[in-house]
Amino acid sequence: MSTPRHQALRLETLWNPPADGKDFSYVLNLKNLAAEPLSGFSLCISGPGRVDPAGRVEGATVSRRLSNFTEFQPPEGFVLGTGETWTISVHALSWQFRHWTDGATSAYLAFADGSTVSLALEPTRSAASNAPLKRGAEIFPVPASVPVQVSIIPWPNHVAVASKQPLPAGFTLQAEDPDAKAATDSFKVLVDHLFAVEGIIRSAAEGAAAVTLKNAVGFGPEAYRLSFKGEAITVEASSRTGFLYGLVTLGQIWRGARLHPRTFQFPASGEIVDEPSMGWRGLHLDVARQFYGEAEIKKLMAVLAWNKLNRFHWHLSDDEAWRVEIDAYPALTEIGAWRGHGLAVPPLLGSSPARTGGYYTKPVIREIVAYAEELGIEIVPEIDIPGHCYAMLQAIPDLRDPGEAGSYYSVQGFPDNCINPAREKTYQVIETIFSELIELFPFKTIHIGADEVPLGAWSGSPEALARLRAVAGDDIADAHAERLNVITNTHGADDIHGSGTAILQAEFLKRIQSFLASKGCITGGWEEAAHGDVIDKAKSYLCSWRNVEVSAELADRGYEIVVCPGQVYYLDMALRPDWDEPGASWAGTSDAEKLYAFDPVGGWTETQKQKLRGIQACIWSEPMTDRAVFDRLVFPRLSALAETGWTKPSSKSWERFKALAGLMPLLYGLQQS
Ligand code: TNX
Repeated sequence: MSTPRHQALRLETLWNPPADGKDFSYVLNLKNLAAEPLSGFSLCISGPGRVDPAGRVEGATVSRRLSNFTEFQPPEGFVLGTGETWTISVHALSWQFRHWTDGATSAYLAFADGSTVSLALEPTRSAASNAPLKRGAEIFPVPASVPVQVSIIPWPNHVAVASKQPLPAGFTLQAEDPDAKAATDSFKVLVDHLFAVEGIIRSAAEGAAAVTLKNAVGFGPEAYRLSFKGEAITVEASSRTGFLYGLVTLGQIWRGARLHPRTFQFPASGEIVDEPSMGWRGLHLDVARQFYGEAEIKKLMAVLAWNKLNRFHWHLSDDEAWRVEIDAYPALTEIGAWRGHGLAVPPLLGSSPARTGGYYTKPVIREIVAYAEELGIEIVPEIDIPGHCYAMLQAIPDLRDPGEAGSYYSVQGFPDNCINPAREKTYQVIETIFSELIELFPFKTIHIGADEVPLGAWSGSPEALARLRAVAGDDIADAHAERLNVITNTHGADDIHGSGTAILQAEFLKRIQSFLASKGCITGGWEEAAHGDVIDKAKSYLCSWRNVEVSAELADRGYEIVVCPGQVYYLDMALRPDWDEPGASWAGTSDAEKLYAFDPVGGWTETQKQKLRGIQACIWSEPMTDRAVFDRLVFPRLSALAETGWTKPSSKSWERFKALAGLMPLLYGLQQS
């Protein structure tokens, strides 16, 4: 299907916030600047914002809506003459817009014969803001004078370096020990990937200084000592990752002195002795809402390693797509990995009417896992169940009760998006999928999601209701049946507490978790997996996303916790509340300084702290259609998180971090202009 972009057919979108007692409106103006009149079409848009299905729309009727995909139908017999504008005013949205990335990020016309034409589309404007829209990372320039001699992020535990010596042109690495040798290989690959032209690794003939790697006993798995004695530079560690981190520190010191010679110095004596304060220093990436190819993921792994981050939580499935090859169910990727006009999943979140998307083949996954492992990063794959499964269900409809009546809706506006916990088939399929994943991911930790199951889930499923009746009695089952066709828009979390949904979900999670445990795996879940307190706490952990109080309470109940509160650690949240900032702000906004200052265990007792596994930033990809938005939202906040996970609170300093952050790599290299 061809989808030419028609420059003479333009869609302008405008956000009018509520003002002077008037309600808000979202206005779409379709302009026909072509030589021919236009008829027999409908207008399709998608972007993070959602048109409320029950709401008032002027100038059109909503003929189709799935989450943030909306199709508008003009009045019967409508013709848009040349030079004319068709105006649609939307007065009901699932939530009000706050940022320029909230509006439509793709728009096209659909015709009765199935053909489509993409429209020229500018970002949504707000009637309340004329400020230029921000894209690209906000870079903190490295100042002329800084509080420290060396440039290192995250800042080490113990830095005692003194005096300076001329900067070597680069380094040659000398190692006998197998772990040390492996680390030198990893380091070469890493700097080649991130800073190829700089030549950190060189030969003696090119004037490189020798660095000796020595195995030393007694270092922790990520610990190292880096010492300088005139021309003798030494890295000591007891593990491959320890050696690698010692080299990363050396590389960072070198880059600072090389790129900012008046600001930083290369030490002539002294040492750095270092190890992390937290064991889990992670990043979560949602590759369902937007697809990121192998090259992007590998570069991201390199960026993580340069920040000494060691976990990658890979969100491989969601309502909008399925991204991993499963041999037993090819339909998952044949159907679930693609969006497009007329396909099982429509264009969502800015994807075009043409078939777009993608998935990771098994060889690609193996390649990425090996690459990450070489860089000290363990990968946790996530298949989000039982909710967030619209794409999976489009591919394998058997995971729904065929007798299911009516509809329930998820918080993101997907109907009937939960696989059915009362069906044996569900367990067969999920266990087969997980068995294949276990083969691919050697870390043996599988995240099963469990977030945001709607309060009305399975309320029209006779199979689920019968099961509920058997395990929880008539009252609960009857109350649950009442929830059908009620748009609950619940975020899961506590809203489902004690409900039929929570009971059915708990049964399901318990069984899946025992299965994973039987395969020697730890189960990860979002905090809603704690409903019913059924998963084995010794073999699981929770990602706690609401706030530190909830994290502390879950720790009290005995769960191991990875702290990732939405207000600060969700990197899809905007830096500031302004319209010209991209991103969302439903959980709050935070710039790098706020993220840096945030205490992930604020108010926790010592006993609660025993349950802290670590911290994690989460990238949800709804607004990431534009990769300059990705760079803006992720950097340097990711480095601020890395320092929080590594550096003891008493050694943190925003002034120092801000002075050094400009040296850290971006994923795409797109800076605010
Ligand atoms: C909530 S919190 C989600 C995701 C969305 C994200 C957007 C949680 C575990 N789930 O499905 O992408 O908000 O910020």
